[in-house]
Amino acid sequence: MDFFQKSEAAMFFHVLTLFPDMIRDGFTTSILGRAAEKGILSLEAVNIRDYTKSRHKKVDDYPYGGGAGMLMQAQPVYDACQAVIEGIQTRKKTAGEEKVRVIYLTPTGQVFSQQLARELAREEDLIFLCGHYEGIDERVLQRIVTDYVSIGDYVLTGGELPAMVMMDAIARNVPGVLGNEESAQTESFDDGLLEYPQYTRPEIWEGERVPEVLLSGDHAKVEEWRLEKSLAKTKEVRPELYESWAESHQEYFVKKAKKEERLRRKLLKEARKKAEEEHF
Ligand code: 6GU
Repeated sequence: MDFFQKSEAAMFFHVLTLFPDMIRDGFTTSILGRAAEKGILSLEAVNIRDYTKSRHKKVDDYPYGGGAGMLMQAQPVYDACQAVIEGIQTRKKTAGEEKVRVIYLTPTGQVFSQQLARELAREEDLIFLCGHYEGIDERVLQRIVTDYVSIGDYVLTGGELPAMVMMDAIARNVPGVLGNEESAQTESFDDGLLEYPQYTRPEIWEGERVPEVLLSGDHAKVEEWRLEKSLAKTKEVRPELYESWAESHQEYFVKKAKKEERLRRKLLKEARKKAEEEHF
């Protein structure tokens, strides 16, 4: 039984890996560790090597057809996964009717996103399979994997860091994991935009003032300013995200144009009045 396992948790993470300590250490020293202590999350890190049937505890071998590096063999991976699934069935007192998602971390997978994090947060159990060496025998992947996921377009030495990245992003969408429920909602990507800049005390630091509007107490004005900042930032660094936000929020631009037109007329009227007064 793993130190972090809690049978009443809202979400159970199971990680199949050759480096279980790496997963456990990462878990303890993060917000996830607190959620595990509170009993909201449960982590089981399973050492694939414990399931090898080879005499020398071997878990890898050369690729058929030649090529660089070693591959993880099917048998220990399959048996480790079966042991985890049996554990889930014992806990839930069921016998095979639930379809637990098995996520293989690989640079050839679909790219991880906030949308997938939210979707996976609704599962009760998730199994992460971390590959090492040059990969895993295709036959066991075909047999057990439901989702192939990458965390971005670069190559890492193994699936452990990606699994931790995914668990972090998923867990913060599980109710109770974050202290403040709101903070999971109002952050970057919630609405498909990057977050606006934030400021805290002091009001003046190294001669730089906090933007005036944030001190005004005018909530509507603050929200408007934040949205403007989010839009400008997103347009600058992630134009494709900006375009898709603009596409689905056309009414925002209509409202904004109307508001600007009203302001323009008001200023024009005031200028005319002033000119008349000066003329007579
Ligand atoms: Cl999921 N695994 C590895 N090894 N490298 C990656 C990755 C995953 N995602 C991006 N690079």
